[in-house]
Amino acid sequence: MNTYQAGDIRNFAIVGHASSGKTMLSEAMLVCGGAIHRLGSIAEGTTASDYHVSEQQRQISVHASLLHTEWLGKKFNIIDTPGYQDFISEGLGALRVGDFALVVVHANHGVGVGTDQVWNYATQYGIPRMIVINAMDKEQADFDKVMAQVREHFGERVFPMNLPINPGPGFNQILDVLRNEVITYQTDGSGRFQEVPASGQWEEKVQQLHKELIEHIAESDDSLLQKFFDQGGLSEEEMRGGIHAAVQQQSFIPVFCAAGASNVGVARLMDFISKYGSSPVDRAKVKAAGAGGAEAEVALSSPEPVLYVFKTISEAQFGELSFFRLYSGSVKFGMELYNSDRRITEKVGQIYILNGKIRTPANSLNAGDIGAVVKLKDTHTGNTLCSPRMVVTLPKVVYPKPNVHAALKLNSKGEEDKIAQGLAALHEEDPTFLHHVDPELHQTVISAQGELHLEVVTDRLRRRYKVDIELVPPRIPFRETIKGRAESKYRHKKQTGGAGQFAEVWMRIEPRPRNTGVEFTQSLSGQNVDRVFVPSVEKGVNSACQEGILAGYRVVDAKIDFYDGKMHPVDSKDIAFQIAGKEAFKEAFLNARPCLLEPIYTLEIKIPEESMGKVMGDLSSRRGKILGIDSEGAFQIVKAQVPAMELYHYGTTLRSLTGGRGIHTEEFGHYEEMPRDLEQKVIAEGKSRKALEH
Ligand SMILES: Nc1nc2c(ncn2[C@@H]2O[C@H](COP(=O)(O)OP(=O)(O)OP(=O)(O)O)[C@@H](O)[C@H]2O)c(=O)[nH]1
Ligand SMILES: [Mg+2]
Repeated sequence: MNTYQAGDIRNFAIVGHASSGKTMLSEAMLVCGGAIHRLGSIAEGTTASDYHVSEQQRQISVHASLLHTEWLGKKFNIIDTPGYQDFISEGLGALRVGDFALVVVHANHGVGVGTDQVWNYATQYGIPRMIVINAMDKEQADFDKVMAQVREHFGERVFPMNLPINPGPGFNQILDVLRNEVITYQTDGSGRFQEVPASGQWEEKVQQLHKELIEHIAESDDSLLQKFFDQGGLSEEEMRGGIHAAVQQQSFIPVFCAAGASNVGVARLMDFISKYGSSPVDRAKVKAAGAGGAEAEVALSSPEPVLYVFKTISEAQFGELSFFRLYSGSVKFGMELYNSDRRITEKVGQIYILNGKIRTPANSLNAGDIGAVVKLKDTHTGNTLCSPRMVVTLPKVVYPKPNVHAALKLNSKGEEDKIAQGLAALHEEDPTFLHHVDPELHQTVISAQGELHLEVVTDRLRRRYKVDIELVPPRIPFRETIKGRAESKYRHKKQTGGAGQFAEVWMRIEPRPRNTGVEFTQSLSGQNVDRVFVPSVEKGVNSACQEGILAGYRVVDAKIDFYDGKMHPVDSKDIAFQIAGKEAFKEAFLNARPCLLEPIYTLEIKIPEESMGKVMGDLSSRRGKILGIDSEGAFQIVKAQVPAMELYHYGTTLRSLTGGRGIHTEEFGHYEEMPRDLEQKVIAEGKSRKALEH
């Protein structure tokens, strides 16, 4: 492959709702460009993009894949992204490095939640969008209906660059608005086509659309409008500069119809991308942080290399691959670059350009291009690599917070370290899931973007690190406390064998306000107990508080006063007072109306107005308390408190209650006494767990 200058590169992300046909569309582009010879299939798992086992098994995209091909002398760097909600963040990295977004909408299903989401991400990154209405060959494919829906969502600026002449099964003809032609595609998947000038009703239709199009374009170039009226029309050539500018400013958003699976409409879409699509030149300067966090700029024209690593992945027999975009300078094998996030120097390994798993070595890449490099030591997703002469850090992608949690259950012993290392490595590749070891509950908890994401992460862990694990609900850190006062007098006496043990501890306990913890005091008077044993008793009490008494959970919010006792001149010693302290405390605790507390989380739930009833009903079935409701556009923001034990996989339920539109954040709030029946259940579970441990 040649090397390309920035103006001849088209970097774009193919994004959209799940199963809208993004992968098949990218596959069709590769066939058109000659990068592959035949269309692969999703059902058979033979596409260039979906080559991971996790993708082939489920027939969905899980990873963003980098593909490339050439069309009309331009290099297309295509990033095919997953549409399934759990993996939608993969699209974030792709949109971050793309110069425009190709948003795919299914001709039957129309605009989905995922479409809105990626649209907003593209807006956030300030890149232009183009729309493809795909699967026009489907029964009941309705271009006009979807077009109306797209306009309703994304505004009147959305404009068709072609129209389907024969939508539905057998679809192969398109009216090309720019060229005034009817284009007939072969349906053998080759993408080849023939063109004839539009005539009759189609010619009239084109005339009308031309006029409207020019009005859109004239927003960025009004001399064109004049020319149009003077000549009674404009050729594609005359509109060229205007179209590019208008797409950049999004004064119009072009729409194309296509059928990726039969490679219809794709070639002309590629023509448009070659001629009018954004190139790195359109974003020739990007913001960065310089030394000490000062504002800096990376210019495409600068000779110093600056790269952003938007994805890393470890591949079998290949090692770690880091995908990057070059914002300035060129990059070559063997070059030394500085990782400004980790403050280390990296040596550039072999550089590749990719079509999924097909990798072609490249000697160097120029500014604006996208590729991958192997064997960087310690560079991760989101890092900037730069010339040591120009140290900058590019802004990182901010990923949504994961809010579905599960704990790992290890089925064989001694694999803890392997799992910890594996999780750390996987997290470096995929920062959208988090993991931590809960020291109190002795569990490794994984938080992800959804249940499928959890599954994919655990599968990867199993496959790559050969560990035997499964997912279980995370344990809940209940607390134990008391509601009343009590006293105890406990004597510990042991006189077997050699030295005996003797200690007697008298104590009083009483409740303390919520969240004030445990307070231990002594009010000994007289000489019944030597003060040297006070710390021993405290140690015993603390140990009981840590272990729990009712169900094995930490004791909180209690005041303990050690006020008297007895000792023996020879047999009293530290250990004896520790034991007596612990047992005295347990006895008093059980007599002081003990109870369990449960953690309560504060949730902020964002849902469309029409889902309000269902979501509120569900919250009340989860013992939720509503704190307040606000509105934000067409969305309602509900604030609520919900017990942690009712929150398992709430994210999944919320998604299904709201047709995928609802999102929530959750944060630990406080502890509260729990209902009696549930308390009894937790106590019973705690007891059987304890029995098992023994
Ligand atoms: N009839 C028809 N089917 C299509 C077309 N494009 C894709 N499909 C089918 O629709 C399904 C989903 O296609 P994909 O290309 O995997 O869709 P996607 O948008 O990449 O899906 P995700 O990446 O999982 O979000 C597959 O069964 C495809 O064969 C098309 O143009 N026409
Ligand atoms: Mg896909």
